[in-house]
Amino acid sequence: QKLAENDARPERAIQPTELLNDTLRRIFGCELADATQKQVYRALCISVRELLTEKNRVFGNRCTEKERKEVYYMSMEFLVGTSLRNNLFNLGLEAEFRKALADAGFDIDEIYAIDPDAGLGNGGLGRLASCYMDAATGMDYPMTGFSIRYEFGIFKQKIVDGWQMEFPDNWLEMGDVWLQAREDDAVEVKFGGEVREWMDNDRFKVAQVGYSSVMAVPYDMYISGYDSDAANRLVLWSAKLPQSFDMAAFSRGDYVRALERNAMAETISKVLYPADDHIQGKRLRLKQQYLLVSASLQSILKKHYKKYRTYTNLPEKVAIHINDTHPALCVPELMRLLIDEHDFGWDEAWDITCRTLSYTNHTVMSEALERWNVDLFREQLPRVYSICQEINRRLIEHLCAVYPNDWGKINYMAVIANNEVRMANLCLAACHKVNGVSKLHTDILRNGIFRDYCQITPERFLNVTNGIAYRRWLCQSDPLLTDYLKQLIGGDFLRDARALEKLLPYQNDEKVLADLMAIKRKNKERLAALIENQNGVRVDPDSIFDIQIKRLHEYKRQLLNILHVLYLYRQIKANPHGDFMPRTFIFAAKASAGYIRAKQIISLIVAASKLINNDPDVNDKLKVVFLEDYKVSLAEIIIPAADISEQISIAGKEASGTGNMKLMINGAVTIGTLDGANVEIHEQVGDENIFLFGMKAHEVEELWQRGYHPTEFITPELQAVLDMLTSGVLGQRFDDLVDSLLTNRFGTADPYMTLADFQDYARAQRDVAAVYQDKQRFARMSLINIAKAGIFSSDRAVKEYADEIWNLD
Ligand code: 26Q
Repeated sequence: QKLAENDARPERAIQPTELLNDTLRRIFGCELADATQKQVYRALCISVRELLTEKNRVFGNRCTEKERKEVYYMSMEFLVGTSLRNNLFNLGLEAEFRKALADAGFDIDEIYAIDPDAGLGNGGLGRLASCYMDAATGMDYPMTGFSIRYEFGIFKQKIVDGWQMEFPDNWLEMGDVWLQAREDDAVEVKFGGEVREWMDNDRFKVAQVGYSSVMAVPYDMYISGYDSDAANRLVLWSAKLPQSFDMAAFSRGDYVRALERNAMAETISKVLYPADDHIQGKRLRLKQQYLLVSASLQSILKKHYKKYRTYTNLPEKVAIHINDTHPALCVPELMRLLIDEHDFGWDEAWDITCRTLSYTNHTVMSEALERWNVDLFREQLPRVYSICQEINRRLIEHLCAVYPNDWGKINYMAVIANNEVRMANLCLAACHKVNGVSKLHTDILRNGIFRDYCQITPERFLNVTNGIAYRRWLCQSDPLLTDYLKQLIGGDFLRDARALEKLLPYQNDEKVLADLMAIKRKNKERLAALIENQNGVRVDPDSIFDIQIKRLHEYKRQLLNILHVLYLYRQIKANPHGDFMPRTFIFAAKASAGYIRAKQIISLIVAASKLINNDPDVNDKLKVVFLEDYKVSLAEIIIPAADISEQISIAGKEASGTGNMKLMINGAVTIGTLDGANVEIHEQVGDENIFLFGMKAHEVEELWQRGYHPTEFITPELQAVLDMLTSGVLGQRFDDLVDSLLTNRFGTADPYMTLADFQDYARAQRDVAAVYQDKQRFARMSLINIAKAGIFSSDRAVKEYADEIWNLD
């Protein structure tokens, strides 16, 4: 079958049927004619993996020959999602394999459905890391991701009696096909013990003694890029007890103890922490972070030395990026390796460390800034702690010179203070570049939480607005729209997302607008079928699909959305024969397991959906759906079906958001506050093509200064909604939630100013309904959103990192 001219170049000389038969014979001793679907799935994955392995070998050799600078992206999370379809698409082999399988009686879409999500992340931060791997690879940058091979990724969510329950996600059962172990490259990582110092022929030596060792075994996952000769690797570390330890205990006859130790060591890579809000300072989390950092840095240094026989040129040839503070131990660990293991003096080691490391911040919420208790830190990482102390000593010496006697400022900037090690300050003290993830967020870093550091080294601070791998989030998840765009504006947009602007001249073309609406309608039908299947609720594809999908957090204000839904419900009840634009509100969100308030909000959404969906008065005018187990592969089905994208966080709190970009490029129109990257979406589309509401970030600040009294914002209608929560009409009472809005028993009432923004939100929602009456006008807004979304490609973002931060050639 001839490929469209704009599809990625297919790998030369690949015969899908032969390749599959060959792999099936090798692995299962069968051929397509008699293979099961699962065997075909595995053989297909293995074939793709082998193609990528070879690409990676050739690409790696070429980079070594040319002595290209390489980037290492350190992240506790990579939310990879599924790999099979993405890899086939990037390799330009999708159509060919689809046909070859069809000829053998297999439906490739059913085979895709077997591919499990690699859910090695919580949400935005982890997905961003994966989008950047894809983009870097497509642009031929040598980039290696480092993370942990969690046996259990983000939990599976089920709603039981209206309450979120968590279940283990045993993704390796099927997902292991994508991983290749490299047992021989295992690295030793040391925990505990103490620091010993001695003189060795006039040289002062330091080492950690009496420690216990864990072996970190690397597993490679190959990453493809669109239409690219490159293939990169995501290296996932798995914790294992060293063989020698095992055997010693066994030979002492301490059989049970030996196995116990084994299990202890191996828990380190057992499970992803499902929190993305507040931090709890757990010992196991610290061990996970150190396992990642120490193993990765050791392997980076080893490879570097093999290539260059020196470490002094490390900053010229290697960039190491710290994704939020979770891998901040890179700072003291790189110092430790250079000083203790490679004989550098402090000053030279510090110079190399600073010029090699860079750091991205993803949050301004103080409860999410990582700090470790000094005793816990010293107990687990005694040598790393002593290096942190020396970093802190020198930092404070410097700060005393810059800010004499300003002890408040010096304490605020310290790496160790108040019995805690502060990971953000560690990064700020060392990294040569620090970036925020949207213009507004970076401004808040510069003028707010990192103001003092920005004052002494302003040249280190910059913004890189987030981006998305739109070939996954548009081209693969919405093939209808993609094919349509290809024939309308040509396929340039597959290589350069900015070419989506070629759509703009069609904004008044009735035929094009009608076609776009027809495509949206198809995608809504697909989602409606999924909703009926999962929730047993029939929704009308002609209603407005209004969608809020993201982690559940108070600051993201899902509560504002559901309160407004109840407000609409009361309006319909009061006037059942009134003219009302039919609407379907769709939610999906996971809450951290211990975040009770977030779980209560999920319960409220579920309770509201029961009441509303079963009320005959409301019937086809209003539906509410909570889809369980939100994850990458579910997002890929929901997003193409969205009319309205809910981005309603309190201004100043959402660092960027990336779901906002995914929805935009699929033609959803944003209803949102001027927060995070919404500000830049607004810049792109203008007032006419977005529904803005609510306080600006500075107005939020000013209201706090004046004193916020939520009761002043309660109208009779809003009071009636709050009464629904406490009256029992929802099948249960949500006194706690109402309490959190009205009383300041725990600090502040309504800390996210839900009530203050309610009226303006309701106004913006009225605007949505009014505009949607005019289908053409809405379709034009949608078109402009698609056309202007190109700037939010992760290609653009990665290029900025490469040019401004990593200095790649
Ligand atoms: C920290 C310590 C212990 C356990 C867990 C954590 C932890 C884990 C994940 C803390 C935070 C996270 C994730 C944060 C995150 O996803 N932030 C989001 O990052 C996106 C990408 O930049 C932004 O678009 C979002 O605005 C931001 O909320």
